Amino acid sequence: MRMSHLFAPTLRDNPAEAQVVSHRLMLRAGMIRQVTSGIYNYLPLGLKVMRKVEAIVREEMNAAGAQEILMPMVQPLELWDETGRAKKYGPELLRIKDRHDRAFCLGPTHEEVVTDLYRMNVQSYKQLPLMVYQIQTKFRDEVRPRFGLMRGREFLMKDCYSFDVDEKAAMESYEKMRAAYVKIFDRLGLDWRMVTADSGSIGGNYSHEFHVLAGSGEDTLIFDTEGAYAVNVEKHDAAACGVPASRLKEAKGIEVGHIFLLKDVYSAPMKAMVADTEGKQKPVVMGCYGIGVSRIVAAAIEQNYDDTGIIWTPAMAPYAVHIVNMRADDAECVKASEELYAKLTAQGVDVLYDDRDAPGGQKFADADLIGCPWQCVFGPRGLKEGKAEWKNRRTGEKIMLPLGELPQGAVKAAA
Ligand code: 5CA
Repeated sequence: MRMSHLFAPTLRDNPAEAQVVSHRLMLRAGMIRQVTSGIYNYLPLGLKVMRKVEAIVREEMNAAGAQEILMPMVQPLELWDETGRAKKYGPELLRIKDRHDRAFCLGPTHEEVVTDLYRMNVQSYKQLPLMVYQIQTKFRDEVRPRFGLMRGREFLMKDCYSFDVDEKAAMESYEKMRAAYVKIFDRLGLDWRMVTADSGSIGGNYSHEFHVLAGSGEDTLIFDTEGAYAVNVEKHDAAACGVPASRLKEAKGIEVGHIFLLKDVYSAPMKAMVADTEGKQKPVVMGCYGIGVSRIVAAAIEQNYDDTGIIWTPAMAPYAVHIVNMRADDAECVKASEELYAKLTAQGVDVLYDDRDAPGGQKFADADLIGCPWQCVFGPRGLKEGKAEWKNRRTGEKIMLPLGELPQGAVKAAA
């Protein structure tokens, strides 16, 4: 992508409305723009990063045996009356009426809809296990939407649901999902932790949260530095955990994933049944598994940034290489930049090419702000020696390499 064409309105100064780093940097890098409180436009750079996260989530969901579906955003409120959540969810559930005065809501999550889908189409244990998921926009009328994509009213979630004949089989589905989550967060390249958690308004009594560690995190995690014990502080019981206080450490986290063993919390009231091997009818055993896809984008920034901008992990970077042509008016610089751009693009590498007729200083500032893992700078001085300067965005390290040579590992992750 040529910067001269890219719709990325970058900002020099910090926007006053942004209180946290990720919100500030996403606005400054031209990744998002607010439409109204808690509701955003995703511009090309922001959307590109989110699509990278989505792709990894989708691959691991498919590999775990979950099948992708798409459920509606607008849901009949009657389904929510069946489970009693129409009352329980409160004002966070945005209710609307259609022209016939029928009540609907904007989906903040999809247990009711998916359970309805199940009960209309599945009867026997022979059709199980079943795992379905979607990647879809959710709406929660949060009391205090804030911090940009961290807590939006509209946000992108991956939600997966499992259906099993009994609790033992449901635990197997749960473990498959848990293993898929480990792969997802490892692949994203983030520093993360899994903790046992409270199941809150979703229900069930067995659940784990996945957190991206960041100083700005709103959750406090407590974990054993030498063992497996790791909990959200809400669940911490110093007396019961059996770990000496000296071994316990605290860290701040951003919740980016949450998985729940629901059992029959939804299937019993909605009469979503399964006939077991003896033909006996019983409520199907469910699990649900969420990932905050848009929140991951913000959380990654909260964990990876410096004074000059974002530092993307290779897996999440909008572009693997950012070519900076220091002199758009110099034929040699243009030639070298165009050649590398064409070559890498032909190899399938995501390249951003700053071909703008703008001062070098502005280009460097934008490259650091946008935060691609590698910058390749073409300037007259280097070119005289037949070299380009490569800068590692994370370490700041710069090396001069002969034209045609790439730093080790620079494009492996993207190609
Ligand atoms: N039905 C389950 C998952 S299938 C569910 O709704 N779980 S949840 O409430 O924990 O949400 C899943 C994930 O969505 C959370 O872990 C969080 O990462 C993300 N999320 C929740 N609320 C918001 C919000 N307001 N803005 C951005 N992300 C959110």
